[in-house]
Parts: sequence; C-alpha cells; structure tokens
Amino acid sequence: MCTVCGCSEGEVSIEGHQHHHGHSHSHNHQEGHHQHSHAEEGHHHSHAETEVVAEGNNLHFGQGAAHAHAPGMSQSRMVQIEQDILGKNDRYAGQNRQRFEALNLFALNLVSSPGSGKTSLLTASIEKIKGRCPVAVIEGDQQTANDADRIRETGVAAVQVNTGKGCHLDAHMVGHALERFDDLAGGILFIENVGNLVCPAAFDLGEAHKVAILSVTEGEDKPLKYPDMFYAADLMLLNKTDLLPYLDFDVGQCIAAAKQVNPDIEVIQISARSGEGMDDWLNWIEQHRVARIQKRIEQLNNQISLLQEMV
Ligand SMILES: Nc1nc2c(ncn2[C@@H]2O[C@H](COP(=O)(O)OP(=O)(O)OP(=O)(O)O)[C@@H](O)[C@H]2O)c(=O)[nH]1
Ligand SMILES: [Mg+2]
Repeated sequence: MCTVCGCSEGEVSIEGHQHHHGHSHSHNHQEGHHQHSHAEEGHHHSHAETEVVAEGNNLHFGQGAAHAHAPGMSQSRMVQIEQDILGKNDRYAGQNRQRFEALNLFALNLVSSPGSGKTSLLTASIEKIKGRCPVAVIEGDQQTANDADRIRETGVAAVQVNTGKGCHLDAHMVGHALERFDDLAGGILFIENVGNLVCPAAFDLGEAHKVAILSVTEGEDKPLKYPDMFYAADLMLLNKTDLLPYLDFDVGQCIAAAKQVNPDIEVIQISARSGEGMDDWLNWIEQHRVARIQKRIEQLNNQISLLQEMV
C-alpha cells in the first residue's frame, strides 16, 4: 500500500507483458524545505496514530517524522515503510545509473501534471535531434499506449510502461524498459513520467536530471502548492507560452514561486506549439549532456592515475 495517496500493489504491463510489481511509496519531503509554519495559537491534536494541526479553520495533516498522514498508521510505521520502499527504489536507480554511465546515455526524467505538454514537447524536440545521436523514450501512463505511439510516429523507439493503479514510474520499471532498446550508446533517453505533480518527485529513476514541465494554464502558484516536484527538478519548462495573450498568467510571479522553492532551478519559457524556446531547451540538453561526459572523463582519468600509481 501507499502511505499517502493510496496507490497499491498492482499489475504493471510493459508492452503488453504482464508481471506483478509490488510497490508502494510515501513522499520524501526534504528537511527544512517543506515545513508548515505553525501559529502560536495552532492547536495540536494527536490521536494515537494520526496527527493534525489546526490554525483557525485551516487543518494541516502530514505532521511528524513521515511528513505524511494515513488513517490508522503511526508516524514511525510510515517512516519505516517509506525507508524500505525508497531504499529499494534507490538500489534499482543506482543500477540504472551505472547502466546509463556505461553506455554514456544521457537520461532525463520529465515530470508534470497530466496534460502540461510532455509528449508534445518530446515529439517536437525529437524532430530536431533525431539522427544526431541515438534517441529513445520510455513512456509512463496508467493506461494506453497513446504516447508511445505518438513517439514512434517520429521514427524513434519508445517503450510504453503502463502502471495500472500506480501513480509514478519507479526505477525497477525503468530497468525493465531499458532492456527493450537496442544500442543506445552515446545517446539520449527521455523518460516521460506518469502525469502527477506529487509522487514522481520522490522516485529516483537513475536519471541525470528531473525536468518539471508546467503549462501556463495551470496557475502561477503550482510550485508553492507542490514544492517537492520543483525542489527535485533542475529545470522548469514553462510550456504553452503561445497561450499567454489569452490568459492573465503572471510569468514573473510563477518563476519567483519556483525559485522560492528551489533557488537553483533553471527556467525556460517554451511552446511546443509555436516552437518558442525550443532552441534554448535543446541547447540546455546539449550543454548538460556534454557536462556529464566531461565529468565521466574526469572520473576515468582519476581512475587511470590511481592504476598507474599501482604499477
Ligand atoms: N496551445 C498549446 N497547446 C499545447 C502545447 N503543448 C501541448 N499542448 C496541448 O496540450 C494537450 C496535452 O498535451 P500532451 O503533450 O498530451 O501532454 P502530456 O503532458 O504529455 O499529457 P499526459 O501524458 O496525459 O500527462 C494537447 O491537447 C496538446 O496539443 C503548447 O505549447 N501550446
Ligand atoms: Mg504524455
């Protein structure tokens, strides 16, 4: 079971191959980052197993060590479950990362709410970069192969992972999907996560970077309402800027909200529809891909130096 949102053990299907994949998760709130301010008069109400803090007519659940609330479950039990699940996921993520490194494969994990434009951005990006290096996509959705089909129309390989009741991809699923691609050495792997602005934040897939996509129709305050996602991301793509003339969306306010949650987050304004910002996004990919390779060269050189000292 999931200690927060109720996603439960379920069947995961990768390209029609069914296998049971027991998983669950809780949220991995960063210490010092996701704390509610409690007014002096805040009333702390603790049942045996749940905690809620009241400030006037505002109720705050998810207090205590687990930063989560599940009826009938103690904070210590939730922390234990969270540690078990995330620990297991982290081990799979570590294996994925090793495989990505061995292949010099640059992996990006695209996270957002449903419909922000992940697949549209991917198809538009792929049209520009395919042929330059191997490119592949892992598509995460609860059901349907619609997105993988859209990717395949570009001529690039895609594996659809259906999570059933699951609300995020985990590292184990990605490891299985990875086995289904042919040679990706030196290439780029895009992982489109399940549309969900909450749970995918907690799950490392072994990627080089998480990229959060927020569309201008969703409201400026989303980074403040869903801080974990924007804290975990290195880049925010602010998509659908072609719609700005028809909205009262305040771009400056949205960027300030994202920076409040994560001062280091980079932001690119983009439109999958008009192509605005696409060059900036593709340059970002290339710069970070090259930086990753340079870091790898440094690591290998250090290893070579150590080996030379031994002979
Ligand atoms: N106007 C406008 N519409 C866009 C843009 N990008 C995507 N859309 C539209 O937004 C809708 C959702 O786009 P998708 O690319 O399917 O979004 P998604 O994030 O992949 O959705 P899920 O995979 O279901 O979470 C579609 O109708 C797209 O045509 C954009 O830049 N401008
Ligand atoms: Mg999609």
